[in-house]
Amino acid sequence: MYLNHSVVTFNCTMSYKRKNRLPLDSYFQGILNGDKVILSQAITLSESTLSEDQELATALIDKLLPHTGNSIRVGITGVPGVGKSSFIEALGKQLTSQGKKLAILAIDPSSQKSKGSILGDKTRMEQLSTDSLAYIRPSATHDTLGGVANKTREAMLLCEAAGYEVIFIETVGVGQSEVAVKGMVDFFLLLMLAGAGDELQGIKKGIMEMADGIAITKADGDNIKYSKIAKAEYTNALHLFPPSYSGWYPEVHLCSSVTKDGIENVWNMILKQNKFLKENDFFNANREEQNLQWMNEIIIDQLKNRFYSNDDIKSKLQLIEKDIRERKISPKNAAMVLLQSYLKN
Ligand SMILES: Nc1nc2c(ncn2[C@@H]2O[C@H](COP(=O)(O)OP(=O)(O)OP(=O)(O)O)[C@@H](O)[C@H]2O)c(=O)[nH]1
Ligand SMILES: [Mg+2]
Repeated sequence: MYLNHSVVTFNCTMSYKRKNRLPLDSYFQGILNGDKVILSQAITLSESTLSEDQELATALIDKLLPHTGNSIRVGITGVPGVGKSSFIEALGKQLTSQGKKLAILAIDPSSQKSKGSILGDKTRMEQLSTDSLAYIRPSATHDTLGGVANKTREAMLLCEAAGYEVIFIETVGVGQSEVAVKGMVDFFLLLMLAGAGDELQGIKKGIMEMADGIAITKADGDNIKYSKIAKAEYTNALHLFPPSYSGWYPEVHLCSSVTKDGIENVWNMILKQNKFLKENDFFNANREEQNLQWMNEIIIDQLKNRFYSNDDIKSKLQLIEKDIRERKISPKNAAMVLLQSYLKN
Protein backbone atom coordinates (compact mmCIF):
# COMPACT_ATOMS: atom_id res chain seq x y z
CA MET A 1 0.00 0.00 0.00
CA TYR A 2 1.31 3.41 -0.90
CA LEU A 3 -0.90 5.30 1.50
CA ASN A 4 -0.73 4.88 5.21
CA HIS A 5 -4.33 4.03 5.92
CA SER A 6 -3.93 3.79 9.67
CA VAL A 7 -2.82 7.41 9.79
CA VAL A 8 -5.69 8.38 7.51
CA THR A 9 -8.20 6.55 9.67
CA PHE A 10 -6.81 8.14 12.80
CA ASN A 11 -7.06 11.64 11.31
CA CYS A 12 -10.54 10.93 10.12
CA THR A 13 -11.64 9.61 13.48
CA MET A 14 -10.75 13.01 14.87
CA SER A 15 -12.88 14.90 12.39
CA TYR A 16 -15.77 12.71 11.34
CA LYS A 17 -17.85 13.48 14.41
CA ARG A 18 -17.59 17.19 13.79
CA LYS A 19 -18.62 16.96 10.15
CA ASN A 20 -20.96 14.05 10.46
CA ARG A 21 -18.60 11.74 8.65
CA LEU A 22 -18.67 8.01 9.23
CA PRO A 23 -15.68 5.88 10.15
CA LEU A 24 -13.98 4.23 7.17
CA ASP A 25 -15.35 0.81 8.00
CA SER A 26 -18.95 2.01 8.10
CA TYR A 27 -18.65 3.36 4.57
CA PHE A 28 -16.90 0.18 3.51
CA GLN A 29 -19.48 -2.22 4.93
CA GLY A 30 -22.43 -0.05 3.93
CA ILE A 31 -21.29 0.05 0.33
CA LEU A 32 -20.59 -3.67 0.17
CA ASN A 33 -24.10 -4.21 1.57
CA GLY A 34 -25.46 -2.09 -1.28
CA ASP A 35 -26.83 0.60 1.06
CA LYS A 36 -27.86 3.50 -1.23
CA VAL A 37 -27.79 6.11 1.53
CA ILE A 38 -24.21 5.23 2.47
CA LEU A 39 -23.25 5.07 -1.20
CA SER A 40 -24.56 8.62 -1.68
CA GLN A 41 -22.72 9.79 1.43
CA ALA A 42 -19.50 8.23 0.15
CA ILE A 43 -19.86 9.93 -3.24
CA THR A 44 -20.46 13.24 -1.44
CA LEU A 45 -17.34 12.57 0.62
CA SER A 46 -15.29 11.97 -2.53
CA GLU A 47 -16.61 15.24 -3.99
CA SER A 48 -15.62 17.24 -0.91
CA THR A 49 -12.75 19.68 -1.23
CA LEU A 50 -11.66 19.29 2.41
CA SER A 51 -8.33 17.53 2.62
CA GLU A 52 -9.37 15.20 5.47
CA ASP A 53 -12.44 14.15 3.44
CA GLN A 54 -10.20 13.53 0.46
CA GLU A 55 -7.91 11.35 2.56
CA LEU A 56 -10.84 9.33 3.86
CA ALA A 57 -12.35 8.98 0.37
CA THR A 58 -9.01 7.87 -1.07
CA ALA A 59 -8.58 5.28 1.69
CA LEU A 60 -12.14 4.04 1.11
CA ILE A 61 -11.71 3.69 -2.65
CA ASP A 62 -8.40 1.85 -2.21
CA LYS A 63 -10.01 -0.52 0.28
CA LEU A 64 -12.93 -1.12 -2.09
CA LEU A 65 -10.74 -1.56 -5.16
CA PRO A 66 -10.87 -5.39 -5.16
CA HIS A 67 -14.69 -5.12 -5.34
CA THR A 68 -14.72 -2.79 -8.36
CA GLY A 69 -14.54 -3.32 -12.09
CA ASN A 70 -17.35 -5.84 -12.42
CA SER A 71 -19.73 -3.75 -14.47
CA ILE A 72 -20.41 -2.85 -18.05
CA ARG A 73 -19.55 0.84 -18.34
CA VAL A 74 -21.49 2.68 -21.00
CA GLY A 75 -21.12 6.35 -21.98
CA ILE A 76 -24.20 7.90 -23.57
CA THR A 77 -24.03 11.17 -25.46
CA GLY A 78 -26.04 13.23 -27.91
CA VAL A 79 -27.20 16.81 -28.36
CA PRO A 80 -29.77 18.31 -25.97
CA GLY A 81 -33.22 16.93 -26.71
CA VAL A 82 -32.02 13.90 -28.70
CA GLY A 83 -33.69 11.66 -26.12
CA LYS A 84 -30.89 10.57 -23.77
CA SER A 85 -32.97 10.55 -20.59
CA SER A 86 -35.89 8.83 -22.28
CA PHE A 87 -33.56 6.21 -23.75
CA ILE A 88 -31.92 5.57 -20.38
CA GLU A 89 -35.35 5.24 -18.79
CA ALA A 90 -36.54 2.78 -21.48
CA LEU A 91 -33.40 0.63 -21.54
CA GLY A 92 -32.91 0.98 -17.79
CA LYS A 93 -36.38 -0.39 -17.05
CA GLN A 94 -35.69 -3.38 -19.30
CA LEU A 95 -32.47 -4.08 -17.43
CA THR A 96 -33.94 -3.74 -13.95
CA SER A 97 -36.88 -5.93 -14.96
CA GLN A 98 -34.26 -8.61 -15.64
CA GLY A 99 -33.00 -8.07 -12.09
CA LYS A 100 -29.91 -6.07 -13.08
CA LYS A 101 -28.67 -3.26 -10.85
CA LEU A 102 -28.11 -0.06 -12.81
CA ALA A 103 -26.36 3.18 -11.79
CA ILE A 104 -26.78 6.38 -13.78
CA LEU A 105 -24.13 9.07 -13.43
CA ALA A 106 -23.65 12.23 -15.41
CA ILE A 107 -20.93 14.52 -16.64
CA ASP A 108 -22.54 17.82 -17.29
CA PRO A 109 -20.17 20.63 -18.28
CA SER A 110 -22.81 23.21 -17.36
CA SER A 111 -22.79 21.92 -13.81
CA GLN A 112 -19.36 23.47 -13.35
CA LYS A 113 -21.18 26.73 -12.69
CA SER A 114 -24.68 25.72 -11.69
CA LYS A 115 -26.29 22.50 -10.56
CA GLY A 116 -26.47 20.12 -13.48
CA SER A 117 -29.56 19.47 -15.53
CA ILE A 118 -29.68 15.83 -14.56
CA LEU A 119 -31.46 16.85 -11.39
CA GLY A 120 -34.33 17.74 -13.69
CA ASP A 121 -33.73 14.39 -15.34
CA LYS A 122 -34.86 12.61 -12.23
CA THR A 123 -38.35 13.73 -13.09
CA ARG A 124 -37.85 12.66 -16.70
CA MET A 125 -36.62 9.30 -15.51
CA GLU A 126 -39.73 8.89 -13.42
CA GLN A 127 -39.85 5.13 -13.29
CA LEU A 128 -36.15 4.58 -12.73
CA SER A 129 -35.99 7.16 -9.95
CA THR A 130 -38.31 5.02 -7.84
CA ASP A 131 -36.85 1.67 -8.94
CA SER A 132 -35.02 -0.05 -6.10
CA LEU A 133 -32.53 -1.58 -8.55
CA ALA A 134 -31.60 1.80 -10.06
CA TYR A 135 -29.40 4.49 -8.60
CA ILE A 136 -29.32 7.99 -10.14
CA ARG A 137 -26.66 10.51 -9.19
CA PRO A 138 -26.43 14.07 -10.57
CA SER A 139 -23.22 15.37 -12.06
CA ALA A 140 -20.45 16.38 -9.67
CA THR A 141 -19.66 20.07 -9.50
CA HIS A 142 -16.09 21.23 -9.85
CA ASP A 143 -14.17 24.16 -11.29
CA THR A 144 -12.73 22.13 -14.13
CA LEU A 145 -14.03 19.46 -16.45
CA GLY A 146 -11.06 17.34 -15.40
CA GLY A 147 -12.24 17.67 -11.81
CA VAL A 148 -15.80 16.65 -12.68
CA ALA A 149 -14.50 13.67 -14.67
CA ASN A 150 -12.27 12.58 -11.81
CA LYS A 151 -15.20 12.65 -9.36
CA THR A 152 -17.40 10.72 -11.80
CA ARG A 153 -14.75 8.01 -12.08
CA GLU A 154 -14.65 7.71 -8.32
CA ALA A 155 -18.46 7.57 -8.14
CA MET A 156 -18.35 4.80 -10.76
CA LEU A 157 -15.97 2.70 -8.64
CA LEU A 158 -18.11 3.24 -5.54
CA CYS A 159 -21.23 2.14 -7.47
CA GLU A 160 -19.44 -0.97 -8.73
CA ALA A 161 -18.42 -1.88 -5.19
CA ALA A 162 -22.08 -1.44 -4.20
CA GLY A 163 -22.97 -4.14 -6.72
CA TYR A 164 -24.17 -2.12 -9.72
CA GLU A 165 -23.64 -4.29 -12.79
CA VAL A 166 -24.34 -1.68 -15.42
CA ILE A 167 -23.18 1.94 -15.24
CA PHE A 168 -24.54 4.59 -17.60
CA ILE A 169 -22.64 7.85 -17.80
CA GLU A 170 -24.69 10.48 -19.56
CA THR A 171 -23.19 13.59 -21.06
CA VAL A 172 -24.49 16.37 -23.28
CA GLY A 173 -22.95 16.17 -26.72
CA VAL A 174 -21.58 19.65 -27.04
CA GLY A 175 -17.85 19.50 -26.50
CA GLN A 176 -14.92 18.12 -24.57
CA SER A 177 -16.93 16.19 -22.02
CA GLU A 178 -17.27 13.36 -24.57
CA VAL A 179 -13.53 12.84 -24.55
CA ALA A 180 -13.64 12.58 -20.77
CA VAL A 181 -16.47 10.03 -20.89
CA LYS A 182 -14.84 8.00 -23.66
CA GLY A 183 -11.81 7.74 -21.38
CA MET A 184 -13.75 5.97 -18.64
CA VAL A 185 -16.17 3.59 -20.36
CA ASP A 186 -16.12 0.31 -22.27
CA PHE A 187 -18.78 1.34 -24.75
CA PHE A 188 -19.40 4.86 -26.04
CA LEU A 189 -22.91 5.24 -27.45
CA LEU A 190 -23.87 8.20 -29.61
CA LEU A 191 -27.55 9.06 -29.94
CA MET A 192 -28.55 10.79 -33.16
CA LEU A 193 -31.77 12.10 -34.67
CA ALA A 194 -32.89 11.36 -38.20
CA GLY A 195 -33.31 14.22 -40.59
CA ALA A 196 -31.80 16.90 -38.40
CA GLY A 197 -28.57 17.22 -40.39
CA ASP A 198 -25.14 16.90 -38.85
CA GLU A 199 -24.60 20.65 -38.52
CA LEU A 200 -27.90 21.06 -36.75
CA GLN A 201 -27.02 18.30 -34.36
CA GLY A 202 -23.70 19.98 -33.64
CA ILE A 203 -22.02 16.61 -33.68
CA LYS A 204 -18.42 16.91 -34.66
CA LYS A 205 -16.71 14.32 -36.80
CA GLY A 206 -14.40 13.56 -33.90
CA ILE A 207 -17.30 12.50 -31.70
CA MET A 208 -18.65 10.16 -34.36
CA GLU A 209 -15.20 8.69 -34.69
CA MET A 210 -15.15 7.93 -30.95
CA ALA A 211 -18.49 6.11 -31.03
CA ASP A 212 -18.67 2.34 -30.57
CA GLY A 213 -22.23 2.48 -31.79
CA ILE A 214 -24.95 4.87 -32.90
CA ALA A 215 -28.60 4.71 -31.92
CA ILE A 216 -30.99 6.72 -34.02
CA THR A 217 -33.62 7.85 -31.55
CA LYS A 218 -37.32 8.64 -31.96
CA ALA A 219 -37.69 6.06 -34.73
CA ASP A 220 -41.46 5.95 -34.38
CA GLY A 221 -44.51 7.11 -36.37
CA ASP A 222 -43.71 9.15 -39.46
CA ASN A 223 -40.12 9.36 -38.39
CA ILE A 224 -39.43 5.68 -39.13
CA LYS A 225 -38.79 6.22 -42.83
CA TYR A 226 -36.35 9.11 -42.19
CA SER A 227 -34.65 7.05 -39.51
CA LYS A 228 -34.03 4.24 -41.98
CA ILE A 229 -32.43 6.69 -44.42
CA ALA A 230 -30.30 8.10 -41.60
CA LYS A 231 -29.22 4.60 -40.64
CA ALA A 232 -27.86 3.99 -44.14
CA GLU A 233 -26.10 7.37 -44.14
CA TYR A 234 -24.44 6.90 -40.77
CA THR A 235 -23.43 3.34 -41.59
CA ASN A 236 -21.66 4.66 -44.68
CA ALA A 237 -20.09 7.54 -42.78
CA LEU A 238 -18.72 5.16 -40.14
CA HIS A 239 -17.05 3.07 -42.81
CA LEU A 240 -14.96 6.08 -43.80
CA PHE A 241 -13.22 6.10 -40.42
CA PRO A 242 -10.21 3.90 -39.82
CA PRO A 243 -11.08 0.81 -37.75
CA SER A 244 -10.64 1.14 -33.98
CA TYR A 245 -7.63 -0.40 -32.19
CA SER A 246 -9.80 -3.19 -30.85
CA GLY A 247 -11.01 -4.19 -34.33
CA TRP A 248 -14.63 -3.55 -33.31
CA TYR A 249 -16.84 -2.09 -36.04
CA PRO A 250 -19.48 0.32 -34.75
CA GLU A 251 -23.07 -0.55 -35.56
CA VAL A 252 -26.06 1.69 -36.18
CA HIS A 253 -29.49 0.83 -34.76
CA LEU A 254 -32.91 2.43 -34.74
CA CYS A 255 -34.86 2.76 -31.53
CA SER A 256 -37.82 4.44 -29.95
CA SER A 257 -38.24 5.14 -26.27
CA VAL A 258 -41.97 5.58 -26.86
CA THR A 259 -42.76 2.28 -28.61
CA LYS A 260 -39.63 0.61 -27.09
CA ASP A 261 -38.85 -0.82 -30.54
CA GLY A 262 -35.15 -1.43 -31.07
CA ILE A 263 -34.12 -0.66 -27.48
CA GLU A 264 -33.13 -4.27 -26.96
CA ASN A 265 -31.07 -4.26 -30.17
CA VAL A 266 -28.99 -1.39 -28.82
CA TRP A 267 -28.34 -3.33 -25.62
CA ASN A 268 -27.47 -6.46 -27.59
CA MET A 269 -24.91 -4.43 -29.56
CA ILE A 270 -23.33 -3.35 -26.25
CA LEU A 271 -23.20 -6.96 -25.04
CA LYS A 272 -21.78 -8.11 -28.37
CA GLN A 273 -18.98 -5.54 -28.23
CA ASN A 274 -18.28 -6.47 -24.61
CA LYS A 275 -17.87 -10.12 -25.55
CA PHE A 276 -15.75 -9.17 -28.57
CA LEU A 277 -13.38 -7.04 -26.44
CA LYS A 278 -13.06 -9.75 -23.82
CA GLU A 279 -12.30 -12.39 -26.43
CA ASN A 280 -9.52 -10.40 -28.03
CA ASP A 281 -8.06 -9.25 -24.68
CA PHE A 282 -8.74 -5.63 -25.49
CA PHE A 283 -11.18 -5.23 -22.60
CA ASN A 284 -8.60 -5.34 -19.81
CA ALA A 285 -5.95 -3.57 -21.86
CA ASN A 286 -8.36 -0.69 -22.42
CA ARG A 287 -9.25 -0.42 -18.74
CA GLU A 288 -5.59 -0.55 -17.73
CA GLU A 289 -4.84 2.20 -20.20
CA GLN A 290 -7.73 4.26 -18.82
CA ASN A 291 -6.38 3.87 -15.27
CA LEU A 292 -2.93 5.08 -16.30
CA GLN A 293 -4.55 7.97 -18.11
CA TRP A 294 -6.54 8.78 -14.96
CA MET A 295 -3.38 8.89 -12.86
CA ASN A 296 -1.65 11.13 -15.39
CA GLU A 297 -4.59 13.52 -15.45
CA ILE A 298 -4.48 13.86 -11.67
CA ILE A 299 -0.74 14.50 -11.71
CA ILE A 300 -1.09 17.16 -14.39
CA ASP A 301 -4.05 18.72 -12.57
CA GLN A 302 -2.18 18.85 -9.26
CA LEU A 303 1.00 20.25 -10.78
CA LYS A 304 -0.98 22.91 -12.59
CA ASN A 305 -2.85 23.91 -9.44
CA ARG A 306 0.32 24.11 -7.40
CA PHE A 307 2.12 26.12 -10.04
CA TYR A 308 -0.62 28.70 -10.52
CA SER A 309 -1.40 29.05 -6.82
CA ASN A 310 2.27 29.66 -5.95
CA ASP A 311 2.61 33.27 -4.67
CA ASP A 312 5.99 33.88 -6.30
CA ILE A 313 4.69 32.62 -9.65
CA LYS A 314 1.53 34.71 -9.33
CA SER A 315 3.51 37.94 -8.98
CA LYS A 316 6.04 37.03 -11.68
CA LEU A 317 3.28 35.98 -14.04
CA GLN A 318 1.73 39.44 -14.03
CA LEU A 319 5.01 41.07 -15.01
CA ILE A 320 5.96 38.54 -17.63
CA GLU A 321 2.51 38.66 -19.23
CA LYS A 322 3.06 42.36 -19.80
CA ASP A 323 6.42 41.61 -21.44
CA ILE A 324 4.79 39.05 -23.73
CA ARG A 325 2.13 41.52 -24.81
CA GLU A 326 4.85 44.10 -25.56
CA ARG A 327 6.89 41.45 -27.38
CA LYS A 328 9.86 41.86 -25.09
CA ILE A 329 10.04 38.14 -24.51
CA SER A 330 8.81 35.13 -26.50
CA PRO A 331 6.03 33.00 -24.91
CA LYS A 332 8.37 30.02 -24.90
CA ASN A 333 11.15 31.86 -23.12
CA ALA A 334 8.65 33.30 -20.63
CA ALA A 335 7.35 29.81 -19.85
CA MET A 336 10.90 28.52 -19.31
CA VAL A 337 11.77 31.41 -17.00
CA LEU A 338 8.66 30.82 -14.89
CA LEU A 339 9.17 27.06 -14.74
CA GLN A 340 12.80 27.42 -13.72
CA SER A 341 11.84 29.89 -11.05
CA TYR A 342 9.13 27.50 -9.75
CA LEU A 343 11.45 24.51 -9.69
CA LYS A 344 14.09 26.48 -7.76
CA ASN A 345 11.53 27.38 -5.08
N1 LIG B 1 -41.55 10.46 -30.41
C1 LIG B 1 -40.55 10.30 -29.54
N2 LIG B 1 -40.21 11.30 -28.69
C2 LIG B 1 -39.20 11.09 -27.83
C3 LIG B 1 -38.48 9.89 -27.80
N3 LIG B 1 -37.51 9.99 -26.88
C4 LIG B 1 -37.62 11.23 -26.34
N4 LIG B 1 -38.64 11.90 -26.91
C5 LIG B 1 -39.05 13.27 -26.58
O1 LIG B 1 -37.97 14.17 -26.86
C6 LIG B 1 -37.86 15.16 -25.85
C7 LIG B 1 -36.46 15.18 -25.26
O2 LIG B 1 -36.23 13.93 -24.63
P1 LIG B 1 -35.16 13.75 -23.45
O3 LIG B 1 -35.13 12.31 -23.16
O4 LIG B 1 -35.46 14.67 -22.34
O5 LIG B 1 -33.85 14.22 -24.19
P2 LIG B 1 -32.37 14.49 -23.59
O6 LIG B 1 -31.42 14.15 -24.68
O7 LIG B 1 -32.21 13.79 -22.30
O8 LIG B 1 -32.38 16.04 -23.37
P3 LIG B 1 -31.39 16.94 -22.45
O9 LIG B 1 -31.32 16.30 -21.10
O10 LIG B 1 -32.05 18.27 -22.43
O11 LIG B 1 -30.06 16.98 -23.15
C8 LIG B 1 -38.95 14.87 -24.83
O12 LIG B 1 -40.05 15.69 -25.10
C9 LIG B 1 -39.29 13.41 -25.08
O13 LIG B 1 -40.64 13.11 -24.76
C10 LIG B 1 -38.88 8.83 -28.72
O14 LIG B 1 -38.32 7.74 -28.76
N5 LIG B 1 -39.92 9.10 -29.55
MG1 LIG C 1 -31.55 14.48 -20.38
